[in-house]
Formats: sequence, C-alpha cells, structure tokens
Amino acid sequence: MRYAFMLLLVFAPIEAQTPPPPPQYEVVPELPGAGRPIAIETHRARRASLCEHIGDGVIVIGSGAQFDLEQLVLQDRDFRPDDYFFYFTGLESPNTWLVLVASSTSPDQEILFLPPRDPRAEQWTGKKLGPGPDAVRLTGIRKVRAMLPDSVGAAVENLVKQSRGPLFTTQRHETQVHPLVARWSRNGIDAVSIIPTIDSMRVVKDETELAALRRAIHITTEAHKAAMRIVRPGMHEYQVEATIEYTFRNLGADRVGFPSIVGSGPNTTVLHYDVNRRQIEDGDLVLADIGAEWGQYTADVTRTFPANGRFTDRQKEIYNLVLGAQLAVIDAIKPGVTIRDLDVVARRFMSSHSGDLCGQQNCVSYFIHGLGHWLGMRVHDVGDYSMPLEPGMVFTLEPGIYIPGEDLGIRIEDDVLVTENGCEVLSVGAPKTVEEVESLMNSISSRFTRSNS
Ligand SMILES: [Mn+2]
Repeated sequence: MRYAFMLLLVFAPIEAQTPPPPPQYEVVPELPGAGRPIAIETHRARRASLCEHIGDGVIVIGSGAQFDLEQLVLQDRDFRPDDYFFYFTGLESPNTWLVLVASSTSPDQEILFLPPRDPRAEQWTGKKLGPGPDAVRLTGIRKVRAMLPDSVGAAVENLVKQSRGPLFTTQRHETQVHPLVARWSRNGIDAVSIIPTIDSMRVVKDETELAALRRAIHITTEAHKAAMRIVRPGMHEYQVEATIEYTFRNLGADRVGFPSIVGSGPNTTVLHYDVNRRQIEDGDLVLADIGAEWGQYTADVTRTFPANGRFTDRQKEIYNLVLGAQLAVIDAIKPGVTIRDLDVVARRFMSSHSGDLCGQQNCVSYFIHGLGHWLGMRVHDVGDYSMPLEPGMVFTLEPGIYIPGEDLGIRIEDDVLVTENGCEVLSVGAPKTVEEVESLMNSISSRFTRSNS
C-alpha cells in the first residue's frame, strides 16, 4: 500500500498538468442559493443596454416559481431561476420580478419586486432575500418593492400608461400564457416579446459569463479525466456516469447542464442515449457527452475512449478522421465566418479524407448531425445561426461519425470562445489525441484507480 503511494508521487508529473482551479468567491449569507456575490456593475450594464435597445417601453421579467417537492414529486429539483431574469439580476430568488422602464427622454427606472420574507416557509425551503436595504445593497437595484398580491400587475399597468412605448415580456409562444400577461391583455395592454432582443445580447458573452463558463468547463474536463482513469471492461455505463457526476459535485458544480450521455459499444451510435445501463465489454468504445453547470452556465464536452485503454487500428482510423475535421474547423474560426460556414469546412475535410475508410460510402454520410451550437445558460443556447462570429461568442464543435453496423460511434466535442484573431479552445483540459487519451488511461495513477475500484 505504502509503495503504491510512493509510485504515485514519483510518476505523477508525467501526466498532463491539471489547470489551476478557478478563484474562490466570498459567500454572501444574505443571498439565497449558494450565496454567491452578484457582479453588480455587469448586471447594471446589461440592464442599461437593454433599455438602450428598446428606447421607450416597460420590460417585465419574472424569476419563476419554486417547485413544491411534495406536490410535484420532481427528483432533486433545486430552484433554478429563469435565464432571462438571472441574466439581468444575477439573483436566485423565486417569485421575484424585475421591471425596467426604458425612456428616451428621462432616466431609465429599475424596480425589483421581492416577496416579503416568511420565517415559517423559510424553515422548509431555505433563507430568502426580502425587500429592504440589504436587497438594494446586494443587487445594485435602487428601487426594491414588496411583492404583494397584485403589486406587479397594478404597478406595471400604471407604468405602461405613463410610457410612450409598449409592454415587453419574456412570455414564450409555446408555453401557457402567464396569468399576469393574461390580465394585462384583458385590460387592453398587449405584451410584445422581448426575447429576440435579449437573445441577441446573450449570444456575446461578457467577462462575468466567461468566468462561469470556464469554471463549468474546467469541472467537466476533470470529470472526463476521472472517467478515462476508472473505466474498464465489465463495468456498467452507470458506474462511469457516477464517477463523472461525483466529480461534478465534488468540484462544486450546481447540477448537470443536461442528462449525462455515457454510451458504450452499440450505444456510442445513439446520439442522445442516456439510459446508461449496459455492461461495457472488452474492445468497446465509450462515448461520454457531458456538461457540468456552474453559476447557471453549462459546459458541453464529448470524449470517446477505448474501454480497455487501447484503441484498435480501426477505431483509431475513424477517430483521427473525426479529430482531423475538428482541427480543420478550429483553424478556420475567426470573426466574420458563420457556424454554417464551419459546418461546410468540417464536411469537406471528412469527405476529402474519407478514402476507403467507410467502404463504398463516403464517411461524411455517417456524420448525421450539425457541427455545433451556441453554449451558455442553455446547453443549446439562444442565438441565430446565420450570425457572423464575433469575439465573445461561445459555441461547441462536435463532429462525429456513427456506423451502427460496426457498433462504432465517435464524437469529439470542444467548447470554443471566438477571439479577435481566431479562437480559444476552453476545454483543452480533456485529453483529445489518441496518444493523450491512451497515455492517461495507461498511466500509473489510472491503473491504481482501476485496481482499487
Ligand atoms: Mn453538444
């Protein structure tokens, strides 16, 4: 036992260096949730920018209701505020409303409606931020009002009457009309959707958002390394999933950004497989498409690795074709191009390097999904795909080849940030080349991990 630890110490430097953990933050006990401090100036700037876009009008955004675990029996559902509300407040308070009054002729107004605190309810669902000086100080919003029955409904009606612009809400077409929106409509105020305007802002990430994304991605790449170290033939997919999600929580992730996809053998060819129950066999590939969520932002990183630690020649050939296509795209990323242009680059590379790898077919015919998607508070984040790239945009690149007849599915997915001259791959922490993956899987510490599990 003691010798094993000594070996670990001696051989540890051979492995790829782990990037340093992101900086810690000071807990703010008055805030709900994890008590994370709000970047007041960043959120103020976002609200000002939205009002500027609008010119004149009243914007209403709610945080959403807290689920009742006893009524709804949802598994492990903590309160996650509405993305639009969080974007403009950074606040994790249920049943809370933000009202912005944009005016082209006088200063804009910001009003936060917070439910009054209820000590008895808080014993069940945790401490909340109530109206008062703490709320003003911690959110940077100067007007904080108590959210009482009808207070938002009536206040908004008055504000709209005084405004030269319309009422804007985040009501989505596909969801049930919110009672407040229905009430305003009955009273002759028809709301206009503010969603397209906010989405065009959300697609370019600011430093506060990038810090959260970097942390979520760091946690996710660590989870990939843990999965590669622990996997072996005979294990079940859920055991690899457990290692991944253990790592998420162990490193402080709030939750998964989406259900973890851990497919082995034939399941590597099922794009959104998340049953994760199969027993892994010798010679199988394992495909893990996973993302930790931290501070409302999610990562989305996929790695495909051999269960026994060594790719077969056949697996290696297809793997390198997928990797080549991804690297060709990374070289082509710069401001001005579109994700659609990059999709063409990936397919061209695959098509011209396919040779006889896929028999009579060109391998590109097995690349059956899009190249990537915007990434942020949603794993498939908001944003228009015809937009030319700009610095600050973040998206995923995930070429893949899936050959069901051979139980051979390979996807390699990274998260990239567009910069002034090209891009930064945010998920470099996860081993990617055949050599990097095999080297980690066969390192002394990996063998030690597997022999002890
Ligand atoms: Mn993805």
